[in-house]
Amino acid sequence: MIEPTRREVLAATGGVTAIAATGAIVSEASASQPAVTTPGVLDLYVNEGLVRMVDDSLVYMRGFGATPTDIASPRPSLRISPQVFLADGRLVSSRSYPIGAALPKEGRPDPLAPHPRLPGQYLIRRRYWASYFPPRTIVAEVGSTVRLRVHNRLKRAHQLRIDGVADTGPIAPGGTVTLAFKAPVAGTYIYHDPGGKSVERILGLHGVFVVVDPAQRWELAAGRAEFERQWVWLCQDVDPVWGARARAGQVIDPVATPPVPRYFMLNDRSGFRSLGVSDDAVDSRTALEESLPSGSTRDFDVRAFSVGQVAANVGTGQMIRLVNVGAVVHQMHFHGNHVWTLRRNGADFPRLAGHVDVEGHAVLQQWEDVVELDQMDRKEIMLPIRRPPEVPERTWAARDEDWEYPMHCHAEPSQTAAGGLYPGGLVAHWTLAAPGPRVAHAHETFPSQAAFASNQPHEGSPETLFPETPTKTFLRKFFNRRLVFPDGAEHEIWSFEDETSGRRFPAPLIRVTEGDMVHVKLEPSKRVHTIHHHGMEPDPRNDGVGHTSFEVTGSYTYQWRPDLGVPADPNNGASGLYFYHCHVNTVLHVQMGMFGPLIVDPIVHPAFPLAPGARRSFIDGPLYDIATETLLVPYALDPRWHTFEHAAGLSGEDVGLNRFDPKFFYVVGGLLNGPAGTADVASPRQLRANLPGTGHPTLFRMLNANYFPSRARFTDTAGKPVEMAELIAHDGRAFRDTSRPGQPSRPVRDVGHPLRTDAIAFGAAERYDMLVHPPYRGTFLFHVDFTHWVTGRVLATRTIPVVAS
Ligand SMILES: [Cu+2]
Repeated sequence: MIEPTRREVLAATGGVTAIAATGAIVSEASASQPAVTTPGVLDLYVNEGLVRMVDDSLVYMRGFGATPTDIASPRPSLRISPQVFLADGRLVSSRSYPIGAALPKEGRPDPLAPHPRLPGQYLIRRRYWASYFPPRTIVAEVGSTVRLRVHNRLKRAHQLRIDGVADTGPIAPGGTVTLAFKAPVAGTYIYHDPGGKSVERILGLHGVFVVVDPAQRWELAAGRAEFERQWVWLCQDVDPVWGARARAGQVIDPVATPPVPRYFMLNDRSGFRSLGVSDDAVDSRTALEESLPSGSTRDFDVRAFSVGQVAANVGTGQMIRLVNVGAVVHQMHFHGNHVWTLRRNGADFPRLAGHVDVEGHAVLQQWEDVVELDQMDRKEIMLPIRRPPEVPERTWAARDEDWEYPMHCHAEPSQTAAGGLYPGGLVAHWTLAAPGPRVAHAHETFPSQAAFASNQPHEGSPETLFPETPTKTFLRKFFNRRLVFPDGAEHEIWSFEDETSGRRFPAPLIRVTEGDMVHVKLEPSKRVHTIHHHGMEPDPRNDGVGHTSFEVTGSYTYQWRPDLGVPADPNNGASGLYFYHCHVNTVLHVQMGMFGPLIVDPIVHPAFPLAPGARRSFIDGPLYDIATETLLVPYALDPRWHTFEHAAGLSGEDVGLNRFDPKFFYVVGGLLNGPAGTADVASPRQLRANLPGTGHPTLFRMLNANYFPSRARFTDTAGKPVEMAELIAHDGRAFRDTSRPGQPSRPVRDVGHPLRTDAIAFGAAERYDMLVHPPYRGTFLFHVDFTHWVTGRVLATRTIPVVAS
């Protein structure tokens, strides 16, 4: 129980304006009295309170609120509604911007007109729609003066900082500091309390500061990425233990006692509330408006959405400002469409002359289906809202309802709440509107996260709609078995087998060619499972996600057709490395081993023929040596999780699925075209790489099947870094020159800008294809550092020799 403070009691009974007893609270800070306001000045109150989580538990948090409230308040003010500082000097309280622009109903912009050539596709309205913003957003136009008055109502010093822009400095308890500054250059910023390093930010003292050029209100910045509408996605993680300690007045050392997040939010919502399917209709509509992208299918060209470059009938997408104020590294995975990455932390990615930075991240505008978001990162991306490329023709033509695609963090422990309740964490979705007039649609709603998590739609053996004659077929049957790993350890593994693979790990390769009609038949045995072909983008029924289609008890045949590549075309082509995995209680089932590699080979174009013993990884990509093509998959294992049953946590029992504590670390995979091994677990003891001049180069394909970030490094035997990797593709998309609208987009390696590196940083579910260029004959070392998602600490390193000959 929470004891009401003396102040609350007085306020409730008589309306007291000043309490001087503690000497710490200024007189205007009474809960029953509106604070004094000044036109043009935004008041922010450093408050504390109890916040309801998605499982209805209350957690102590702090925040920058709009009015003074106290710990006992049933509705503490810990965040402001969106506010806009206009260049003309006004401060306007508005959920939408630009002020006066048309409001998209349920957040979804209506199209301008049907596309003149492409059936089921539309032209969009340019520079027309307003965007809704979530609470905590402060928008400022370039040219405005931002005036903030920050009131510290707590017992210790607090602070508001926008890194590199403005800072109140420490504000004493009871104190007020006014800050006035010119809006900086257009972009996305974080305001936060830097106290205790990450502590005050993670406790809730954070928000987003968006700066817009009033002459370019539908662009990221002048000449940078025009959008149809925009979104802010704030990623937040909550540790109730930290909250309790903070409430008790303890000083928290984030290094000695790192946070263990138990709740994961996007724009202050988790799970079924994020997805707009709670029975709170107002909150669900608000979630649609401010968090869940939606629109009509449009033609899209990544070279063409910068200002002044949008060609006739070619659309642009919806821009999302991804902001991570949380405690962990998030991995934002989009189903249905890859997204185009524009900028990180205010620095625009180049379109041609890219590089790999010191962290090991590729710095280049590119397609991704998983966007890594480190703590305090701000990344702007474009969601194209285009036809999902792997939908067969008849399925597309018959589309008569909205198609919903998940977005979730692939650092899967973030998909939980209170230690289970999958999918109860950092989730969203986006919607491809049905063709034709807007139809009101009723979603099933749920009274609780437990009801949602434990009532995903099940179907026995649903039929594959619009079945086509397959050109490639695969069978994937569930199995569970104890397997012996290369270190001699035995672990209970759940995975998939086919007719001949035997019960081994990882699950057998699915290898197809662009344009194939692919059928993958799932037989889940006695329990419910699905297959999500990660990075393949078919219609929702074939996407393998329970809450947007169904979970399978009997059998189901997934159908999809990988998109055809075109030389020098950055918009088409699906060749590259993917993986497939179960999407039921995903956090557990993927860790248990329910995944396998998926490779799409390109079709052969006459201008880019093959050679004996060689293949290309994309249509106009370099030839590589088939004999040494190698799969490398970092996989860490938490043995505690390997004792769980299939539905662990779904009914709300706390099984600690937010706590991934790996004790075993492996690099699985190996030669892709060698003889099938007989070991339980395929794991290379030695790698081979061709020397330049001794045939075609070797291709390594890396997939991070771990939940935490990894770093791959190449060194010589003395440990000295060797820049012998050349990154050629990421998440199934080639790195290309997209700098010239209307012009061919050749691979960056062919226009003088290869992405050479000795280190590659990649988080959960990210994939890289790389050529290996050993500088001389001899032995090199390939290392994988397994790091922690909160602390960044290296938990383990695995090293494999690379023999160059
Ligand atoms: Cu499963």
